[in-house]
This record gives sequence, C-alpha cells and structure tokens, in this order.
Amino acid sequence: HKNLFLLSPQQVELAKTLMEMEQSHLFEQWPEPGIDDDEKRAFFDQVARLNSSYPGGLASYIKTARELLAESKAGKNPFDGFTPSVPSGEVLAFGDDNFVQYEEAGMREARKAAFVLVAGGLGERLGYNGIKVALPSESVTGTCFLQLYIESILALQHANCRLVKGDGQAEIPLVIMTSDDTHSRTVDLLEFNAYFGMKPTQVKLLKQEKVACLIDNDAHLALEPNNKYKIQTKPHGHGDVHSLLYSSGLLKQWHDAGLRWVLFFQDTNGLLFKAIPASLGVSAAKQYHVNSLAVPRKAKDAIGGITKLTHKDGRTMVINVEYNQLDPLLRATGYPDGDVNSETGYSPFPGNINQLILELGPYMEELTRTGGSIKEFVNPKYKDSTKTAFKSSTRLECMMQDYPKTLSPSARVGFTVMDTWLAYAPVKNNPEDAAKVPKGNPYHSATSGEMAIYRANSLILRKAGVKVDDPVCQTFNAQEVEVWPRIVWKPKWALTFADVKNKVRGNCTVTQRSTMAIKGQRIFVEDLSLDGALLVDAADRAEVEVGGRVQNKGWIIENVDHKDTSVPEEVRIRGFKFNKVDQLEKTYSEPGKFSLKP
Ligand code: UGB
Repeated sequence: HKNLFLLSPQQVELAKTLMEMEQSHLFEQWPEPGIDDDEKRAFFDQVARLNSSYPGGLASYIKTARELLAESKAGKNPFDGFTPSVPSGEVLAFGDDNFVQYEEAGMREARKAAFVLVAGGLGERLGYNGIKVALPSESVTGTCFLQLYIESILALQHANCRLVKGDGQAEIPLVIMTSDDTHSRTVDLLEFNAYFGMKPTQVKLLKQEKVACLIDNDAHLALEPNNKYKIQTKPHGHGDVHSLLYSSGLLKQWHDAGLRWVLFFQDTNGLLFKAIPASLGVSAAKQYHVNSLAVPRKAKDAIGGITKLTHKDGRTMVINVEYNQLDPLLRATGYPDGDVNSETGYSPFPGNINQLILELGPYMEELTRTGGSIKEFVNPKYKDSTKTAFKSSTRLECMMQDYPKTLSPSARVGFTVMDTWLAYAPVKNNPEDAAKVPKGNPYHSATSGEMAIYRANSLILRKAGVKVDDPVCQTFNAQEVEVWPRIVWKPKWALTFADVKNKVRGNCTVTQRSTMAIKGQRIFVEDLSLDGALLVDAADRAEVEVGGRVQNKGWIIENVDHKDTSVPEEVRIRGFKFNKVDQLEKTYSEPGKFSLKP
C-alpha cells in the first residue's frame, strides 16, 4: 500500500486485481518507497504484459489454473467418460488417380490459402543453439527450413497465377509465430536473406508471450529465484497461435480478401509441402472445417494419435490425444496392452503431424465466440504422493491441435493420412537421443530428416518413370539410415506429381552414388543417365533440356562425429558432410532455350 502512489492508475488497478486474486506474497519483500522504485514500476509493466496477452487477463489465468490444479491433484482423468476408438478418415496413396485429382483440386484452392508457421519453440529436445527454422533442411544446397517454406509458398502462388488465368495474382500470406526465444533471430534471418524472395509485407510476425509460473495448488505466482521484481514465466505452448491470430485482426482481413483456408505448420518438416496440395484438395472436396494431416504411427512414437472419443452421453469428437496420454487412456478403457502396434506393424491410431487445415469462415466464427482461447492443461511435477507441493514451478499450457475441442458436434472435423515417406520427417531429436530410439521407430533427427528428403525425391522420380538405384544402408551418429541418391529440387521446379511427370521425359537413370540439384523452374530432364554430381540452375525465362550421359567422380559422403566441435553444429548434428570431388555444374542466367547434353 505504501508503494501505490508510485504507480499509474492502470497499474493501481492491476495491483488490486493481484490482491483480489490472493497474490499478496508478491509484495512481501518490497522495501519502503524510495528504494527500487524503478524496479517496482518495471514489475507492473511485466504484470500489464501478462495481463493483456492472455484472453480474459491474469485473473482468468489464475482462476483456470486453480481449477486445473485441483483436478490434477484429485487425479481427474481429462478423458473421463470418453471411450477411444479408431476414427475413419481419408487415406491417400501417392501417385494414384485419387491422389492426383486431390492435388489438382488443392492447387486451385491454394490461392485462397494463408499459411501460419508456429516457430516459437526452442527445440529443447534437439539442443541446437540456433533457431530451428535456420537449420539447413538438406546439405546439397544448404536450403534452410524457412527458405524451403517460403519458396514453396511462392511456388504455389506462381502456379496459381498460371492455373487461374485472368484472375490476377493473389499474394499468399505467411504468418510466423515467434516467441522471445526466437523472435529477433527470425527477423534477422529474414532480413539478412531479403525474405527469401517474398515481399516483406507478405510476411507477418506475431510474437507469443510466455505465461506466469505457479508455485502451488492455490496458483500463487512464482517470482524469479534471484529477482523479487520479476514474475517467473515459461512458454504457454503452440496453442497460442489461435488467440494471436484472432487479436491481430488478420483473420478478418483475409476473410474480406476472399481467402478460404488457413494452413498451420511446424518448424522442421522438410517434406511438408509435398503433402499440402493433396490435403488441401481433400479439405475442399470434403468441406472439412478442420483437416489434420496424419501418417501411420508406430506405437510409442512421440507424435500424438488421432482418436475418436465417444462420451457416455453420446457426444463424439475426432481429436489428437497427445503421445504421453494415449497409452494411459487406452489402458483405462479396455485396451490392457495400451499403445501397441497392431498386426500391420503400426498403431491403429494415425499419427498427428500437427499440420492443420482450417476453413476460415467457421474458424473465425468459433474464435469470435472463444476469443481464441484453447483448452489448457497443467502438468505439475509433485514432490510426493500427497500432491501438495511441486518440485519446481509449473504453468498452464495449450496445444494448437486442441482447437476442435470446443467445436459443436456438427462441425466437420476430419483427417488425411499420407505416406510417411512423402509427408513427415521432422528434426526434433539430438544425436544421442535419436540413437536410443527403439529399432524400427523413426529417429526424427537432423540425419533422418535430411535422408528422408533424398528418399522422397528418389521415390517420386521412380513413380515418374526414372530408374533410380536402390539405397544403401549407412550409419551416421549411431543411426542406421537408408542413403538414396542425393536428389533435390526447388519447389518452383515441381510441387505436385503432375509437375514432376511433366518435367521428366524418356529413359532416365540415376545411380545410388549420384547427387542432383535442379534449381530452375523450366528445366526438363530427358534421357538422362546420371552417375556422379549434376547441378543445374536457370533463370525463370531460360528453358533448359538436360540429358545424355553425365558421369564424374561426384560428391562423396564422409562421416562426421557429433562430438567433433571443429565442425559447425548444423553439420555435426547430421553426422556427415559432402566431399565435393567433382560435378557438372551449369547456370543459365539469360533468357532463351538451351540444351545440356554432354
Ligand atoms: N512451438 C511454439 O511455437 N510455441 C511453443 O510455445 C511451443 C512450440 P515441438 P511437440 O508433429 O511431431 C507436437 O516441441 O509440442 C512450436 C504435437 O503436439 O516440436 O512435442 C515449435 O516451434 C504432437 O501432437 O513438438 O509435439 C514447433 O514448430 C505431434 O504432432 C511446434 O510448435 C508433434 O508435434 C511443435 O513443437 C509432431
């Protein structure tokens, strides 16, 4: 009370709210006025930020925290009354007629899409020092994840310009959710690289704030251990993206501009855009309000399971059940073995890859009702079984895929299962942890993420009629992986299977030891026999035919140990590098028709 006169009227209101919410302990160690006055005001600046960045403010945060902590203490099962079962969804097989039709439909829809990348996570499991979107997705071209994503969106945009004649070229918006952990480095990455070719105005960054930590079941807020003027905070989770989008006003702007789809995606999946056109086609054909992308899931994998939950009262929903909850839920509801593989070798529950396609109209309506708040959870680590004290402070968390939890049962919620090799290869685990992954389960490491890109491109070329040699097995950072020819292409060369088929002609062959990078849009590969390294780039107005017999010593893969600090971190976490012994490399920067046929 003695310090109140230091504060502005708004700050006094916040102080009252804190007192009403029984947070007086925060001020217990505050000295007399005249001492640390600036720090006291700064404390209230932080309180104001915490208050304004949470739907309903701090009072609402504390109230929800008390409820959830009481439920957690009582051991309440969040799935009480619900029985899980395997849902049915659209299962696609790459390259068949159905897939090709969905891709075509999806490409037409793309001009009505906006993309939202959640990139506020530090990636603690990976332990990489930089931001994850700055990591190279592969090391043939060194294209980082953010560049790959932006170039993919631009390619969708340009393809639409050709598909939808006379309709003008709409810019596809990109939103990136950052956090204090990633924001400035994301801005630097974009600015340093001229936004990777996107217009700066086309990209919007929304920064998520952390939330206050809690010290006990009464939801008393935690102070930083060494600073009595600072509330301790931790990340609130990727679910923040919904309230941020809502409060930014972007949804309305997009709606007014005639957009129809919002596509959410994560920070390190180098295959993702290979799955976008077809899954967007599914959303349009099925008129899904929510479409989650999924892949077959190995039991115990650290990806959530898409599950149908049926309540005793008859309600049903199709929702992600997070990986740590799926096993206990199954055990408690008549599956005594819990999360195990069926005779197919996979869990019967499709794996959520957290790529969501939401229809904008219904999404906006729902957020107008909820303000964008998402069902939260709390995960305190208790000191003992009395559950009265925590080992360390906790906080509320939320996940973006929990959005459907508040939807009415009439909402059309579906999912699309894709081949894993085509759609999902995230970089999440550090080399040590990846090496401990049970045999047969995916490593989800920098090594496997990169190798998956070469495998996908090789398999796609095979489907398009190219004779691509079988892979060999090699071990990097104690992970055994299939090594296919190192084939990469820019998204503007091909986004869909139809694009690839259109650009590859005649009898082509690629040996396992080969490396191939296609960087230009109008490069046609015809009767090529590749045994070595070939890198071709071309300006958009240059048309190049590549063929004939290309043979050279090529690029040799050399092992690198992840502990070898003389090698840059982004290289050593993948466990290999290229020794670029020899290659055929050509760049066509002038307009015109060219032929590269040695
Ligand atoms: N992220 C944020 O933007 N803000 C945050 O506060 C936290 C994260 P992780 P997670 O597809 O493999 C998810 O840590 O949360 C971003 C799904 O919940 O990589 O363990 C972060 O930058 C799970 O169901 O993953 O698991 C990153 O882009 C499963 O589908 C993204 O959120 C799994 O991903 C995910 O964060 C998966």
